[in-house]
Amino acid sequence: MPVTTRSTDPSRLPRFPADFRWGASTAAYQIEGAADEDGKGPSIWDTFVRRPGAVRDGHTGDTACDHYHRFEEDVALMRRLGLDAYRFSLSWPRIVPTGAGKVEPRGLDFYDRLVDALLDAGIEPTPTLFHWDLPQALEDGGGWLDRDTAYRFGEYAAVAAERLGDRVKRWITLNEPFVHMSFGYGFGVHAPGRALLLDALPVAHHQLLGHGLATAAVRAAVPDAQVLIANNCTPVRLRSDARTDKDTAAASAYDILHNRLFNDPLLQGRYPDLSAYGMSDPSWGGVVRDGDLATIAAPLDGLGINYYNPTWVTAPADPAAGLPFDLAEPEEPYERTAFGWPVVPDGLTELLTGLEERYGAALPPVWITENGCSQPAGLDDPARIDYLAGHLGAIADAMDRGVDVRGYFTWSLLDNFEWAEGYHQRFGLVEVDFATGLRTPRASFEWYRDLIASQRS
Ligand code: IFM
Repeated sequence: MPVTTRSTDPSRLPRFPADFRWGASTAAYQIEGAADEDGKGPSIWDTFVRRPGAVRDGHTGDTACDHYHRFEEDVALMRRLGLDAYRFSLSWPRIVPTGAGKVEPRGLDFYDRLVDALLDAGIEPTPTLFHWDLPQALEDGGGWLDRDTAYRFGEYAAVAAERLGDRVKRWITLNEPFVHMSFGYGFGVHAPGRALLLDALPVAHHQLLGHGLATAAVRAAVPDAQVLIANNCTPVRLRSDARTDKDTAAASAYDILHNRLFNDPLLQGRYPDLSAYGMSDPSWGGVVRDGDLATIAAPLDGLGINYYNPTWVTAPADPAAGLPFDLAEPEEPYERTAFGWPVVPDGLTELLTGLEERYGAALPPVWITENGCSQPAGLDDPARIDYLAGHLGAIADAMDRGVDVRGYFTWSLLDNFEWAEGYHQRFGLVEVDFATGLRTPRASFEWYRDLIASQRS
């Protein structure tokens, strides 16, 4: 079943504005390797991957794509693609090995070289300050459960912005704070591997406070910086056979936890009603302090959206089990990625127009900071091309309906370390042989290059 009836011929895709930015994304722990080189401190992922059973087949990011040593080759690939912008992440423990205090100059030097190589290739560096690799020393003090981590994040943001801000003008503070909270601290399937369920909620607030402090730090160092955050968002859907009032309430509760818990404070300066989660105290038992929401709601220059698929929910079969929803499977026979995720391009139109409806004038320009799919190994990847064409069409539909979208970063440039799945999921436009480091562009790489070129012609 095709994912889209649109043509994948690059020259027949909708025309995007001339200043639309075409990009690709990666993240430090997933590609860099060099896990303990040049003074880098351990991160929670360096620790977690050594926990038996935590990552499929015991894979680690110790070497990953060896991007730390091969970044020039990777920038050359980006230049071949014709990228306008590259989203990567800075490794906090490479720059501040214990998360606070002493700065490691060799870590900063690496990002200096990367930024210069990107600029030489005409590509705008777009770093994310935190893509889940918290310094282990901070986790030992409570990690994001501890308010102090937010202040340490602000300090580290200042160090990075002071060093790179003469050349880097677009900054992303956090990647997917929802996923880090829920997978890392709620269910324990990602680092730091803590299974606290709803007791993980302070992690949401402390990350958002860290975002606000980092935003101020970046702006102090780089007055002409654009500051964004990359939120993982999902439209929430109901099955046609489960549409009772209880199902609708479950959908609303899930939307609150996954989407609004992060977007409302950023865009409206308040948290959504969390009573479905047994929380009626607006201070969350003292976690949310006076002034925090004003720090968090400092106007953004853009909202980054990472979109992969909608989420289907129903009312919980056992309301006493703890959560006010159950996750469900869609009834439609959607095509699936190698990861098993349903391919639903129109979910992205629904998500973007839904954000516009909910936040109106408070919604800043949107950037798609991640979108892509895992496909079987191999160089011929028509399903990835179909996926990208379908989702770009969905973005164009949202733009036709008034949503201001400024750029698209596909996930991912390279096959890389896919967290608990290790190297088993391949998201790259470029295939990586993890034994040798050899990079080979896939058919989707050539397609994306042709698309970018045809958009410019
Ligand atoms: O690989 C991840 C990335 O680190 C965060 N967003 C989703 C991607 C695919 O799972």
